[in-house]
Amino acid sequence: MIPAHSRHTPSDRGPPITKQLELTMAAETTLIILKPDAVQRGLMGRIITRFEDKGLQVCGAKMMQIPMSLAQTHYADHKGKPFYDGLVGFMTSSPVLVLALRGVGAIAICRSMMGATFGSQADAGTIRGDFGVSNSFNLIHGSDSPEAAAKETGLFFREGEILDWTRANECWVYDLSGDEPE
Ligand code: RTP
Ligand code: MG
Repeated sequence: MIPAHSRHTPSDRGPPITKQLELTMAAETTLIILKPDAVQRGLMGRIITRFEDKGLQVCGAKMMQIPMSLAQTHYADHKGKPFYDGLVGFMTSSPVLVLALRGVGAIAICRSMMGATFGSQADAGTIRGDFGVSNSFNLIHGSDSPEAAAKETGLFFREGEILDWTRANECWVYDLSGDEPE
């Protein structure tokens, strides 16, 4: 008799493995950083809830205080701009929560959920629009292209820290009946 607790491995559950593979191939993984102001203001849970409610999957999560060298590398495209020193100073000033979020179209979906860069201009209904007024303290970073997502997930997560896992409700988040997840 197999004991009840070991009758099922996690891979027994969820959609068939081929469907899960199709979904993994079609999905993007984007890097999100809940910036120091979001962590200090106790907004982590509410922001993560928005992404989970939307149907995005959390595949990596790490709390860290970003070292100066990593902040400089991450924002290297902005080096030389007037706001650069303040930006890396802010990003290294206090802990952040780094997330790898996965889904079909995840990069654009997350960017639209974040809202415009400056809190004062971000639309109501977006994270920056609903939770902040500041232009400097704008709560959240999200990768802005597939190239940036690949680079940034590699910068912030080590091998094995982003997990491929199957959600129990995957087949109700996406229509997996066709060739592509819809
Ligand atoms: P992020 O990279 O943090 O997700 O923000 P973003 O794509 O919406 O904006 P981006 O142009 O990449 O700028 C990076 C961060 O720099 C600060 N910033 N300040 N004072 C300014 O003109 C200015 N422009 C950008 C913001 O904190 C922005 O998030
Ligand atoms: Mg950016």
